Amino acid sequence: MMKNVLIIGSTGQIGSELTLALRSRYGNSKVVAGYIRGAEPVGILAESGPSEPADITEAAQIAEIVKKYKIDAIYNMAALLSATAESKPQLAWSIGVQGLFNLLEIAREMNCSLFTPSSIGVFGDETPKDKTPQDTVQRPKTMYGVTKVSGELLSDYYFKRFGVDTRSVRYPGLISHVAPPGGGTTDYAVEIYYAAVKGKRFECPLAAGTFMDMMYMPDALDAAINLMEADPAKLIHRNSFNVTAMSFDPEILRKEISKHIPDFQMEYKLDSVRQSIADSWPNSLDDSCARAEWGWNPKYDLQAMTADMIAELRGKL
Ligand code: AKB
Repeated sequence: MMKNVLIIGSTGQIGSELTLALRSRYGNSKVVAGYIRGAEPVGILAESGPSEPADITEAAQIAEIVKKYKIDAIYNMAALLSATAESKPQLAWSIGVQGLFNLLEIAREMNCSLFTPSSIGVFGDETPKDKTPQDTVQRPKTMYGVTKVSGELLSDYYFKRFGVDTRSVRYPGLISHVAPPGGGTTDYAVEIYYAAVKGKRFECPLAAGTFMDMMYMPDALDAAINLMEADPAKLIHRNSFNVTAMSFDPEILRKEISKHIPDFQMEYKLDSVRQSIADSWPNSLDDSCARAEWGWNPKYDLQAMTADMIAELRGKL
């Protein structure tokens, strides 16, 4: 059982909810919210437990926090998402690979376990598109994909070579009503709900027929926590597991939202960068290894997620 946890990127799309979920599970004082300057925690995130500046590119700063709080598990939620990484490839490498390398070295020296999300972005045009297997071709052409494949390889290397307890899932598009994503290819599937609830027409950046895997945030948090708590003896894979909860294209999503908001309007205004990234990603993943090795079992399908998103956003907006 892990005792003291550090979240890198605690104010981001996943980190802000994961930090609170881990605090309610392990105790508020046990979970340190790491952040970069300019993205300080506010509100409940700031008030409910300790926080420290923790820039993934500053190894010494992170080593100090690990020492100070006797950290034994690190959740590495720092990343540039896929579309942003295409416009800032050098920074994407520095955060995604050099930053991960810093954490792996700290984990090796100071005996921490390490969770680092990977992504459906590790796959590319040569990968089978439907029911994409756990173990298959990984030749992405995006910088995001290159950093995520490198991260998977480095994490497996540190496990095999040094026994560092590294674990990871390949997240699909994540949908939440709490913190917005930024710069991802799957972000449209969040933005569409905000537009629909505000009564606005939505300009969809991806074409009809563009299928991708997606997941509601409560399931994404469970994936990280359950994998980190899983019995290591049962893990055949580590970095990284296919996980998914649903697969849809913009038309299917529009129709589901229209069941709740009948006058919802959507038009297509394609973004060529995002479209070419989406076209290179799978239509649907096979997540049977995650189900078999650590009991992955998502709770939300498209219908349940849409009902909850719309109810939550109606309360918030
Ligand atoms: C992105 O679109 O870049 C991310 C991802 C699927 O990794 N949401």
